[in-house]
Amino acid sequence: MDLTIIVPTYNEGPNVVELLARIGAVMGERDFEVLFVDDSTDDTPAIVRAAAAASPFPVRMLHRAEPIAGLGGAVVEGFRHAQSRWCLVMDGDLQHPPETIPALLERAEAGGVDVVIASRYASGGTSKGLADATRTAVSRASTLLTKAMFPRKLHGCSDPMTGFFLIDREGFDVEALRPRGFKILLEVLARRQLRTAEVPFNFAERHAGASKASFRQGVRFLTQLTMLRFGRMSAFALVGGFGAIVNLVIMWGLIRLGVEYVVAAVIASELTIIGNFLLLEYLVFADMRSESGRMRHRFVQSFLFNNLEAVIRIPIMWMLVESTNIPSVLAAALTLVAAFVVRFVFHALVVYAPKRTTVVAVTPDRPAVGVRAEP
Ligand SMILES: Nc1nc2c(ncn2[C@@H]2O[C@H](COP(=O)(O)OP(=O)(O)O)[C@@H](O)[C@H]2O)c(=O)[nH]1
Ligand SMILES: [Mg+2]
Repeated sequence: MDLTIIVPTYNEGPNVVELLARIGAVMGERDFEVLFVDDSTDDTPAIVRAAAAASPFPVRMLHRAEPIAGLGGAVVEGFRHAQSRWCLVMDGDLQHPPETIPALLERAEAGGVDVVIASRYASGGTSKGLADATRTAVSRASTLLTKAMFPRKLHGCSDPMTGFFLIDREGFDVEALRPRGFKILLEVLARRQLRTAEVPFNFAERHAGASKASFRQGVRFLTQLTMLRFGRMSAFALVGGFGAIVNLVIMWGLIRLGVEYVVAAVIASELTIIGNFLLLEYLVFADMRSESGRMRHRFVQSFLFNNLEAVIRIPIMWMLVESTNIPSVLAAALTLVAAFVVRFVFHALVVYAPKRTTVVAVTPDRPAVGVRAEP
């Protein structure tokens, strides 16, 4: 097989038939398969199954009953189950016109590239289908920010956030990807220097249904950028630093309200511990949540650890000050740094350790496959 067309879908029922018809019309005699990776909560799977049965070319669907990592996770699942070396990723709402596919294939066949990117921003392309001026501005600004953060890897790539691209699976390591949110191409390009080429395309209006983009996706995207650029440990440090400031502000506020300073410190610390946990959950370790058991367990582990840490750290600081001549602030800083490293290791390896496997059903012509999301 020459090509697997991976289509992530979330409630895209009304678009399926039209999408397959237009793909079929442009692919002609080529050998290819379409693989829907579906997280829908509506009747989309039934529509895909019916369309697959009637289709002149192979159409498969992988329905994820318990979706992991949203759109990005769906595309990674697609890469894992694709039968071809070359994979084309495109949206299921026809904003990515199938009529652009032949140009992408021709560019790949000309050789010398690992990924051919369909770009809204290359000359000849347009982004008119973006819903409104706000989304256009957000898209432009985030593209600039992203390119500034990866000047070398994204050199010559005008649209690293596009969801429409043709990629050689041998050019990258699927298992090294840590998809968060919508931007899977960025995840691939930021990890390894790939040889890229671009083909302009006209980003169309949605055929039917509604967009799933949201403010929340935007926050995920910023976290993704931070993590790709600086690593999980920096995101963790950012949250820790932010927490330290919030801690002091709460303490100051309570003292002003007349609360005794030790009591204020204890209340501020407990509130910060809870706040930090929530930030870790939804930002730093968001991609690992679904595999690491119950949130309640993680909270108890994190809460106990942070309290234990304070109980151990403060006497150590006191011993340092008493037995050597270093200033107390320096001693406090040293214990904080040591505690930070231990806290990071504990959260990454214990609190967010993968705890279960997920089953993914593959239809119509394959049995259920057990997929471990992470080793
Ligand atoms: N499998 C899967 N597909 C998704 C998810 N979220 C969005 N999609 C699909 O990804 C594509 C792009 O999403 P869309 O809502 O059109 O985003 P927009 O084009 O940025 O407004 C569409 O085909 C969606 O159905 C998800 O959580 N899982
Ligand atoms: Mg769309």
